[in-house]
Order: sequence, then structure tokens, then C-alpha cells
Amino acid sequence: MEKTFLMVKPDGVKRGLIGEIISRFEKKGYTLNRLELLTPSVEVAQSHYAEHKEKPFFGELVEFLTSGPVVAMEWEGENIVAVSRLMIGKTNPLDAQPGTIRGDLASTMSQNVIHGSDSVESAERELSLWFATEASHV
Ligand code: DGI
Repeated sequence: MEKTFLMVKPDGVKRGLIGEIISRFEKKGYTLNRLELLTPSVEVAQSHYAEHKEKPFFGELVEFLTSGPVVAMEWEGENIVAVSRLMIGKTNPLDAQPGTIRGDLASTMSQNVIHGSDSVESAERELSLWFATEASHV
């Protein structure tokens, strides 16, 4: 079964949206396999967003992700990578449709409450980054 990495970002945790976000994926029928509340290190944040390291907003992005606790999660279900991206909605608030998590709950580009892997390959990379050793989490 396909797996993905979903994360409630620091703004989502601060705003009390953990339950709302988890609930949407539970109601969809997906299975929560792992969950950890943690404040990411700078190293993990930089590695997570490595594809953006040349972008002008990279510093701000890492600073934001390390600013407080996040909820790192492994979820499982049929076609979950593509479907969870649809449920999350677009990055730009102008494009995030009502009914999506960002469309309903986020209004800025950088503080957009949730991250979801954008491909099966990204999901594998991100799950091994955030849940480094299988034995310590199972
Ligand atoms: O997968 P997404 O989170 O939808 O989007 P992404 O992988 O392209 O970008 C990762 C995060 O970086 C995104 O959630 C918010 C931030 N970001 C992306 N593009 C911009 C940005 N932040 C700023 N300030 N400006 C941008 O153009």
C-alpha cells in the first residue's frame, strides 16, 4: 500500500489545527501509521527542503519550520500521495480551492499549515529523513 509523509507545520500546531487536519485524512479512509510531535533541527529542515536551497525564501522557510513543534506523520492508503496533495490544495493561497485544507485554513504562501510529499519518491525520502530508525518508532 502507498505511503506518504504529511506534516502539520508550526503555524498549524500553534493555531490548534492538529485534530482538524488529522480528522480529514481519517474520514477519507486513510491509515495513520506513525506520528511524532517534535521541533525540527535546522539540519532536518534544510534537508527536507533541499530542493529549494537556492531560492531567495530558503532561509525564511527553514527558520519557520524550526520555529516550534510540528506533527510529523506517516499515512497509508490507495493513491495517497496524489490524493493527499489534492486534499491539501495549492501552495499559493490564490489558487487553493475552498474545500481543500489550505483553501479552508490558510491565507499566506509561506505559512500554509501542512506539508505533503509531492511524489512517491519524495515520500520515501522524507519518511526516512523524519523517521530515521524504524526500530525506535515501531
Ligand atoms: O509542496 P508545497 O508545500 O505546496 O510547495 P513547494 O514544495 O513548492 O514549497 C515548499 C514551501 O515553500 C511552501 O509550502 C511554502 C514555501 N514557498 C514556496 N514558494 C514560495 C514559498 N515561500 C515564499 N515566501 N515564497 C514563495 O514563492
